[in-house]
Amino acid sequence: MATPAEPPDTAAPGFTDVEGFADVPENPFVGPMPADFLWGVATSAHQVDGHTVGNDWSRFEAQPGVIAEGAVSGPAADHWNRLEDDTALIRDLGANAHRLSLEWSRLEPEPGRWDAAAWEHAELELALLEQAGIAPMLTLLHFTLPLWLADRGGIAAPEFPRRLERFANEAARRLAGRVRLWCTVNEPNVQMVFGYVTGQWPPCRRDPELAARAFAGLLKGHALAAAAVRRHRPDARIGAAVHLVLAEPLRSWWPPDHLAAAQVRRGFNWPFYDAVRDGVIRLRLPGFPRLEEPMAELLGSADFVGINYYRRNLVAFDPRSPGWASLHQGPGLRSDAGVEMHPAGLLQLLRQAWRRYRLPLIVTENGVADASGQLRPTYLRVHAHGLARAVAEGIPVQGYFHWSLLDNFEWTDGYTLRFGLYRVDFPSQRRIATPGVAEFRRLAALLRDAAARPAGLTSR
Ligand code: IFM
Repeated sequence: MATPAEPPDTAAPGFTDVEGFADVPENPFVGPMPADFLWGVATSAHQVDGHTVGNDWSRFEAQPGVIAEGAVSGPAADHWNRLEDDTALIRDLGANAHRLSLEWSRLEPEPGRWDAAAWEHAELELALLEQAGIAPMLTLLHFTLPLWLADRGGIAAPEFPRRLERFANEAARRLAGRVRLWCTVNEPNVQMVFGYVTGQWPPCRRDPELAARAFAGLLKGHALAAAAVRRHRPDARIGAAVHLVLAEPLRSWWPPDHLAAAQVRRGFNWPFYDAVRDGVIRLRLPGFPRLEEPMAELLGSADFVGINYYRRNLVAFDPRSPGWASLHQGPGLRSDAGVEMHPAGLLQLLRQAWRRYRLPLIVTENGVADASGQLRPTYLRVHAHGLARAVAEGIPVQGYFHWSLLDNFEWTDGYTLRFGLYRVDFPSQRRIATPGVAEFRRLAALLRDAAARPAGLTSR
């Protein structure tokens, strides 16, 4: 069980002051908030469950030197065996929602064979959330692929979209009674870039042709999976979670840097949802094959835009880098991952996404690697302020999921980065509340007040 934390220290100055984000009031909800605003935490199965052994990541991790400090995911946060206790932690946070993922390799360990016990486990987790009054958002694909699918070409394989559709169909057939909010794929842009451009993640390829196929495969998989879910739950609310970077020119006086920053936005941030908006899979990036493939099923496949926001990057024109752009950190406060925290960027991206797509927005992830636990309270408060400002501008932001409930397996960074509101003491697995817990709870209460506030009234 959790151990209580010190009261939050919300005074942690150092955020770059753009649009007043270094001076956010104690109550960041400056106006009325939507009554049904989702205020939750996010996790993914491979990162917290423990002992997921049949996927591409578990095989990759076993290779020497690929994960920081030689770690493997192993028992992770042992969430698989702690469903009751972890659900109680979510409830105690004052959260009304939880984004979690299905681990495909456990549920379909061989093509077409569904593992009854694994599905029962998923149902149990959802039943516990329901009893606790917490709405689930269920992600179908959060990076990890069953080995049998990885070995047939993974997300770049021609059969991938249909495979994801079948998996979605089975998930919705069994679980849609308990789940209205669905996320088809997590960070398709990251999975494509790390898997097929930089080659740091499985399948460790650097192949523009395959990268383009992977991108198209994820989009087609999303569209087919969304339709499958909707067949079982016509009132489902479905989206994908895209990683958005606030890309700005490194040298404001140097036009090529402006072009490079625009290239990052065009090539990384927007292609997924542009395709959903247009019903055409398009890729136009230097060094990559051009794609122009209509797919009618993409149209109307998303009810919201899922935004994972962590960072600003300053971009320099650099013909030696993929996409001719190299990424740099700005002058602001940095997380343990060396990433500049730039809360104003959340508001800017919410504005941009709303202008571009005119769809409701949900912040499906936002969080900070912070082993000290001291940055997180302020980080939460200033990002909550971004949500409130967006809502005040009339942008339909409908929810926020903090990454993450627990410290977890952070991909190639292993266990060196701590994103948890609850610190996990490895290997005892004890959950220890960081100062972020009290702040998350305080914000949950303020949000409830702001949701009850009549339109036109602002907080002081
Ligand atoms: O842990 C990851 C998550 O799996 C995807 N989004 C970013 C998080 C933090 O790096």
